[in-house]
Amino acid sequence: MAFGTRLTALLDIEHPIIQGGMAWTATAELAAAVSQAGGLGIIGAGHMPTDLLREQIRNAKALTSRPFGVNLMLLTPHIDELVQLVLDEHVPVVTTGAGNPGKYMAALKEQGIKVLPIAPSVALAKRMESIGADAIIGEGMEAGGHIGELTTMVLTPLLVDAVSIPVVAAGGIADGRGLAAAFALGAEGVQVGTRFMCAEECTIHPAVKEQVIKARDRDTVVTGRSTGHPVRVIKNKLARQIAELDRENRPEEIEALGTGKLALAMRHGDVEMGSLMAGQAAAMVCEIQPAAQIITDMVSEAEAVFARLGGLGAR
Ligand code: TUI
Repeated sequence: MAFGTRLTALLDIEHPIIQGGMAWTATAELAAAVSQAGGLGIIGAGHMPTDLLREQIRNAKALTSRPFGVNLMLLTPHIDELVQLVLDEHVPVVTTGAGNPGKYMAALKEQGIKVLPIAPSVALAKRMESIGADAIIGEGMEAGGHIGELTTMVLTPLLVDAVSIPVVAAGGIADGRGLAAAFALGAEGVQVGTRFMCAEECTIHPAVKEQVIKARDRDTVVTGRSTGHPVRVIKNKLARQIAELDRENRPEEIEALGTGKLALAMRHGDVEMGSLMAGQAAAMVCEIQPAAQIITDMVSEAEAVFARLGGLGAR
């Protein structure tokens, strides 16, 4: 069965699976592997210096001739420079996170770039549609990293009802059952982050992959609510220290303590004092696999779900 949707047509991809644009995690190697396998690979720009992002984009272009994207994290201080870079490099697709990309929409669209803002709410999704977004990624609070308030189960149908452009469901989706469920809710694609952390081609430190694989149902926690930027991470020593500062309502100290900690985990493998950003779906990730295997497994599992449910409907 083919999972062709408006989203796969829009992005010129085979399978409706977008890889999450995880900072310090989603490098050109991972993005290219996902795109080669027929999904949409994304380079996570995060706070990356402009020259490094240019190199990453060029690496991805060398590794795949398929479409790929860049996720722009809008809170980064040099965001204007990163936007200019994706324009100059003619990156086919941009996803945005952690803010409102309104200021950049016209320039990106003019260049022919497909823009998929990540929205944690109906209001932002509607605003984004009205200024020309090509699709909306609705990210529920099951996701890793910086999150909103709503769950994927509620956010997805609300967005599907609120906008006419395609909706991509994100947060808590790590297998074919999640893919099928997202389609049942009206989504035309999914964004998967945490499971791709354990792709063979993902260049994060092996110690972090081990933490994701070991994680059980209640092993993630949301920290940093007092800063206004809550973040879901796998519990460790850093998370406990931040939770304590949250309880004492000391947001400035959380910002200071958090600086540099994502790289400390993902690059250097410090799983106690690094920030282990990952979603609740970490509990569902059991092994390291090639990105292509993750995609084909998800698609064939979803096909099996539809076959089973189609049968139920006929009873
Ligand atoms: O952006 C993400 N996930 C992230 S960003 C990140 S780096 C960071 N670290 C610490 C604090 C803050 C950021 C780590 N993980 N996912 C997409 C996402 N976007 N989640 C939530 C949002 C979001 C929130 C508010 C998008 C738009 C928004 O708009 C507010 C407004 O201006 O309307």
